[in-house]
Amino acid sequence: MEIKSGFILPFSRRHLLHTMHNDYGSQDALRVQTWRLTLGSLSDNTSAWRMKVFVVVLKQIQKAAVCSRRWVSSCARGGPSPLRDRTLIVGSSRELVQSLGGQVEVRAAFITEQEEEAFLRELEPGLKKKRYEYDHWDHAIHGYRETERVTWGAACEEVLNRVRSVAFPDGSPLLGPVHILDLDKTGYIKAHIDSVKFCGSTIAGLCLLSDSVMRLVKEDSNKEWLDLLLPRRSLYILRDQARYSFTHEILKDEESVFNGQRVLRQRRISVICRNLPG
Ligand SMILES: O=C(O)CCC(=O)C(=O)O
Repeated sequence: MEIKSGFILPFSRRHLLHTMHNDYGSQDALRVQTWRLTLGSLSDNTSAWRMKVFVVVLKQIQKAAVCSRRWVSSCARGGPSPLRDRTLIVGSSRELVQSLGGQVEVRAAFITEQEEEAFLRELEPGLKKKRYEYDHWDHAIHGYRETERVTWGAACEEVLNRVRSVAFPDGSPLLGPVHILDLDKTGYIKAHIDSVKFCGSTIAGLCLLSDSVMRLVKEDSNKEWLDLLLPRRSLYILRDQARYSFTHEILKDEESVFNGQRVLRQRRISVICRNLPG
């Protein structure tokens, strides 16, 4: 899918001025305009003074940008992560980001490094016995191996209970086995919608080993899309329309770009919980 234009949420300093000027409400745009005029009027002052003012202005813009994110459904939570303060969801329009807001979540740093290690200790021995599969041209997944698991050690079970409690409604019957998908560095998942026969309204996935980009595209209108930045150790949740009316895919390394920024894809393991069809 080619994306020609996108509604861009603040992601990095480089984008802030552009973003504020183009996408935020008129008050913010006016404020940026005022700051620009302020800078412009300092032509007869020293460059050190100009730099000082510029730094103050940048800080103000950052503060304003953070306040303007209220309609973003992503939330960064928990321990330190280099991706912690970045916006994790962008889309083709502000309206789409707002309307799907409650149905798409990315929780950065949902698990700790120690918890990630606990999963790897449990999963690696079984995964290593399998081969990555590459050559089925019609498969939705390329460069993967997979397994399922019903019983877990205490540390992983504790994390999975946390996933269940934030992702699924109380009492919602869950699919017993947890699905594990191991994508090689060159692996990717093509756009698809999970079968309604086997999976209910919610999909929740823990992301291990690598950052990645998940793309959601409206099934009947490919101009409507969301990109989710899934940092290593994050949890994503897709619910309802996001799960039924949008395809989802994990971008291959060469195409792994979020909001104009390259996201290096390494080998990635996802631990996916689903509920049963209602
Ligand atoms: O690996 C992932 O996180 C996505 C998995 C997926 O697309 C699916 O299970 O339908």
